[in-house]
Amino acid sequence: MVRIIHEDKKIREAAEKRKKANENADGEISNGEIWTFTDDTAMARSVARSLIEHKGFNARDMARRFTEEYFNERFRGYGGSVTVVFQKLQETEYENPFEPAKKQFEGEGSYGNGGAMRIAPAGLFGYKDNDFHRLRDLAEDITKITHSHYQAIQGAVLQAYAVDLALRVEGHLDADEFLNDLIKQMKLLEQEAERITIYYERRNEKTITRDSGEERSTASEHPYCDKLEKIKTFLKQEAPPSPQEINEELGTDVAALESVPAAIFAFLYATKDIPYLENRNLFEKTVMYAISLGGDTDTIATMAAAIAGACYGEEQLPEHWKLCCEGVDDALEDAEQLYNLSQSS
Ligand code: 8NA
Ligand code: MG
Ligand code: MG
Ligand code: MG
Repeated sequence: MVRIIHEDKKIREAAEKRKKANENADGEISNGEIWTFTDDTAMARSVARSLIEHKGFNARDMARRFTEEYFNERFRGYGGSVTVVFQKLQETEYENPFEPAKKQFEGEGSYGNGGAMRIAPAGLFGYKDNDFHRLRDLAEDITKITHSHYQAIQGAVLQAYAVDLALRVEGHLDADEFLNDLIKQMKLLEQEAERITIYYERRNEKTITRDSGEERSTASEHPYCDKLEKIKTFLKQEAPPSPQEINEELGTDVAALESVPAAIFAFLYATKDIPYLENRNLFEKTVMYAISLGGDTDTIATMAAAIAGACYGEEQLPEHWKLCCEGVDDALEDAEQLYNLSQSS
């Protein structure tokens, strides 16, 4: 936490410098003072731009944007394997935008959080309808361009739905109600996946044919719902869970199942009193607490922040964070356009 507060001080100082640079040089901004975004934001920008340009999902266009963005700026910290998908998409000229992802990990597909980390624009885009099935199809399509494993898809749907729900919170946020809504939809999704005969064990295991009875999975068949229930318990217990407990029970790594629940937990936990964050608003608390959990910090914080941003609005974005955040003006513009699209027609 000391590190976070220190980083925050650094951000504040950089913001001051940038402000001065702005004043001195007629809006000329020195890039060295802006904190660059990672693959998470790079991909979310492509999702937003593609949805805006095509007023909906266009697989080839989105695949092309992901790929061109990656080849233009490879330094953003992409996942270890997803870059193979970009290469194949480029080689095949986006002919079959879903095919390369299906071949990842010997046909199992990636269960990484790369689908969930970029899905927030889908939650904004579908806002008016309050139609879970439409949002779910959209999140699934967007995710399948790079991630075909069902847990990556379910994680992205869960994150998109959390953003959508957060937009609908009026006044007081009731954590139990929020979680019950998520559980209700995830239950349907997980039951559906269960009915599919081929399914996978949670991690590092072979494909299992359920009906053959040869090998049976010992993993939970409703892992997302189990984790959402665990979040309820964590929020109710008197002593806050330790980062180690959170890591063990919810997960904090690059798998979707091991990070989307932690992001939702961070968003909800931030509504409580956190001693070392007492002077922070709810958005700041969400981001700083999410980072304090460790592990895949940029992605867990990005997902938690997307939910918090949807819930609390732009007013809670600290001015000095915005000044140091690369692409912030684009993000605000994209959000506005997505919202307008969701309200039109
Ligand atoms: P991805 O599809 O390459 O998956 C990420 C990693 O997850 C892979 O490299 C594998 O190690 C593992 N993985 C995924 N599916 C399977 C599977 N079926 N079997 C075995 N291993 C598997 O990339 P992505 O787009 O999902 O990656 C997203 C994450 O990577 C984000 O956190 C993003 O910020 C980035 N990233 C994370 C870190 C970090 O936390 N240390 C560092 C750099 C980049
Ligand atoms: Mg990243
Ligand atoms: Mg909706
Ligand atoms: Mg990450």
